[in-house]
This record gives sequence, structure tokens and C-alpha cells, in this order.
Amino acid sequence: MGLTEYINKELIMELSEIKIIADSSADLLNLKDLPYSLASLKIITSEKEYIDNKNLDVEEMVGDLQKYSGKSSTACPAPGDWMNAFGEAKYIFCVTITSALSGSYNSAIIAKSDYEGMYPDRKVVVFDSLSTGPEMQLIIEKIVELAKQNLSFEEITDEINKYNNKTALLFMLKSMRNLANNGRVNPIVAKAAGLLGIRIVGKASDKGTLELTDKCKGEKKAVAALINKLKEIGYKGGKIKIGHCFNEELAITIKKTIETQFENSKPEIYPLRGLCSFYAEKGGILMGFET
Ligand code: X90
Repeated sequence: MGLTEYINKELIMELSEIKIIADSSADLLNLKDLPYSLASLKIITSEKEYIDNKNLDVEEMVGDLQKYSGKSSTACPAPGDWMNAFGEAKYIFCVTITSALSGSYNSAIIAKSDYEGMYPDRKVVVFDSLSTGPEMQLIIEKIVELAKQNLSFEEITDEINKYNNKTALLFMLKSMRNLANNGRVNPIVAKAAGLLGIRIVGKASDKGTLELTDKCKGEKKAVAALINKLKEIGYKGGKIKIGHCFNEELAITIKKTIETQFENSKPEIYPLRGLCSFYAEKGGILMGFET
């Protein structure tokens, strides 16, 4: 075998050697086409601990939380949880919730360095989504698309880092109680979200924090504000995903509004899983899209 052939052989990954791992804030239980695992976050109350995996009954959790007024918190996956999810895979692509609000990214980085230390011929890359939920799903789908095109590990890494700059996240929330109680948003700002009929619209900032953009009286105005922001941020009809916490009706309204304004847009609707449901709370909407 000549040198060029040798190098090429090194660069080209078999699809079966690739594994994608996301933390559970991506709301993704399985993936078509490529091996996939998730690293679970936890939701903790004084009564119960919920593990955000496929066995979690999200409806039950959200119901419990509505009745519960004590302290509640969340915990990110430990490095060992990431390591377990890696399994025996040779090429691993990890996607995490924003490192500005969670330790998940740090845990994954520690797992990466341990794993690569143990297996020098294996490779792990960790992408900080600077976001969560539906925007993470877009990144994951892009990894699958690139892997199927037989790009190398490094090429996929470069392309995903670029793609990450071309995706964004908007949200609409009825309550920010859990975000405020857990120090993820300024409590003074969050107060408005507790008022009856008030909807908060905001986005994931470039730094991966929550940035509130509009405080709206009523859902109609909030939908209008959300669509305005969508255009302002630069959506032009590309991929878009709407995750909702037991609010399919509002998700459909938003989907229809987008479809009438962007001819080629095909918004996808899905239910949020545990971590995102805890913070977005009942009625909340997260929207990830390409700009
Ligand atoms: O490590 C942990 O315990 C997890 C902490 C996560 C905190 C934030 C979760 C946000 C979930 C709420 C609205 C969208 C926020 C945009 C993020 C930049 C969803």
C-alpha cells in the first residue's frame, strides 16, 4: 500500500464506526441511519429524581411539577455518563447543551480526553451547541448528512463548526420560574413571565445565554413577535423545528404562520423531553432554525 492510499484509508470512516452522542436536552431518543446514544440529564425534586431517558414519562413529570412548590433542580451528565454512551465506537461526535448554562459540555470534554487517552486510535469531538433542544437536532442531522457524504472526521468537524453559526433558537414561555429559581435567568426579568397572560419571547444569544426580546400581552402578540424575530435573525425558509411542552395547538399555529410567510418552509413539530420541559414549563415553545 502506497502512502497516499494509507492516508486515505486513515481518513475515511465507515458509517458503522461512527457514533453520535447528544445529551438529553436534544429531546432525541433514537436516530435513523447512524449509531446513537444519549447522555441523560436529571431533574431533581425533594420527592423524586427523574432521569431524562427513554423511560421518562414526561407527562407525569410535568404534572408532578405543577403540583409541587418545593425546591427543584437539574444535574448534567457526569464524564462517566458520556463515557458509557461512547461504548466502543471509533469516531464519536458529541453535541451538548450550551456550556454557558450547564456543565454538560465540560463533562463531555473530560470524557473525550479520558477516552482518547485510553484508545489512541479513536477520536472524539464535542460540539457546544450554545443552545438546546431543536437547534441541537439540526446539528445532529447535519452530522448524519455529512457522514453519509463520506467526509473525513476533520472535514465534518469544520463543517459543523460553521453550521453552528448558521442556526439559531427562539423561545416563547409562559413561566420562567424554574429558570429563575435555578439561576439561569435574572429573577427580576423572569417575574414578568409569572403574570397572567404574559408571554416572554427570547433567543439563545451568541454566548449561549438566554436573551429576552419581547414581553407580550397575549398569545397572538407573542406569535407576531416570534415571527418578527425569526425574520430579523435571518430565517429564509430553511429547516425549522418547533419543540413544545404540551402545547401542540400553539406549535401548529406557529407552523401555519410560518408556512404562509415562507413558501418552501416545512416546520416540524415535536414534543420536548424532560430537561427542556422542566425549564420551558407547560405551554412553552422552543424553535430551532437555519438562517
Ligand atoms: O446542567 C444542568 O443542570 C442543565 C441546565 C440547563 C439550563 C437551561 C436550559 C434551558 C432549556 C429554556 C429556554 C431556551 C433557552 C435557550 C438556551 C440558550 C430551555
